[in-house]
Amino acid sequence: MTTDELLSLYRTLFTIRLFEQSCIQLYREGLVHGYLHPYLGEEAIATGVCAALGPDDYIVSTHRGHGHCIARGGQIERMVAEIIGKETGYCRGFGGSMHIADMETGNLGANGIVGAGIPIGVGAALGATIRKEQRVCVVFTSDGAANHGTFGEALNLAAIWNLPLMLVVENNQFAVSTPIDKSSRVADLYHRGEGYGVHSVAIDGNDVVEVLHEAQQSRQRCLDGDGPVLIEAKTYRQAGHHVNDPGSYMPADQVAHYKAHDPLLVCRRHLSASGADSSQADAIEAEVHTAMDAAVLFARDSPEPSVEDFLHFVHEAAGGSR
Ligand SMILES: Cc1ncc(C[n+]2csc(CCOP(=O)(O)OP(=O)(O)O)c2C)c(N)n1
Repeated sequence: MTTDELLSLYRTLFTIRLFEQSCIQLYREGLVHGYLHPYLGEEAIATGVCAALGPDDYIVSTHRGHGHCIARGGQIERMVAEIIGKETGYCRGFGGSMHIADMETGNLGANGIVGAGIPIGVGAALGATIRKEQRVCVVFTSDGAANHGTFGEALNLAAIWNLPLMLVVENNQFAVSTPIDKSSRVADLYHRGEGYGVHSVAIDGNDVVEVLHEAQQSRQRCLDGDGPVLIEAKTYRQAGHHVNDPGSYMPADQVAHYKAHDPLLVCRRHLSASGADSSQADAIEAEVHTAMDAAVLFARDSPEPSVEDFLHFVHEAAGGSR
């Protein structure tokens, strides 16, 4: 890859990293209501996969979804505003961290229900097939979701209907505090795709270049009509399950191992191998800091939704009456 291409990936990686750190800070200030599940340590998956997509492709996200939205081109100021409940947010501040959707970028939405995004993505891929559109649907999902009924049922339908579905299993090795070896006898979750006759691979989810290359090949398979693919991206959550979880159950040697294999460090190594100077990545970090500061300021200065809007969108529009 060229240095410029790598720098572009680095910009997305660092934007996600800083976005999550900024949201944690806002949470500590008491501005975030509800849960916040940081994507720290998993940035290379969203970045690499979304860099392989075309403008018409869809994505479906998870409860740990900020990175997917950013990598797909979401506006960070509207995301922060949503997360702190402001009117300028993606859902006018009524959805919060786990319900951001952005139809303009084909982001069909995050989802607070583990495993629930998979059937939605299968539906989107089925729609694209019926309409004979050249587009794929990526469903980001998780190791915990791989134990849900929706995983097998939806993947089987995608297989028999030969749908252009890319199921990306972000195996961060924990579901809340339960390590993968306590929830599955199969450590390599991609084998589950093989059981449904789906082309399935495992990759290093911390290496953005490896993720991008696999995502490009998988997308082409889908567009060639070869049916769904399952990509198990092996990674590690570099924090507790949610912002208030200290993650004290995470083994120190594992944490240290993955910190040394941090997605940003891995990308910097690729940059250095391409002949780039480290100051080029540093300059990008400075630019992202400026953009993030502006996004936080925009969100802080934005108005809260009115009580009228709250009653309309949350109550009346949902079928109730006043
Ligand atoms: C159907 C359902 N069951 C339980 C929960 C509560 N819950 C939220 S996140 C989570 C763990 C998810 O672990 P995993 O699927 O591996 O994703 P990760 O948080 O590691 O990204 C659970 C049990 C939920 N949101 N939905």
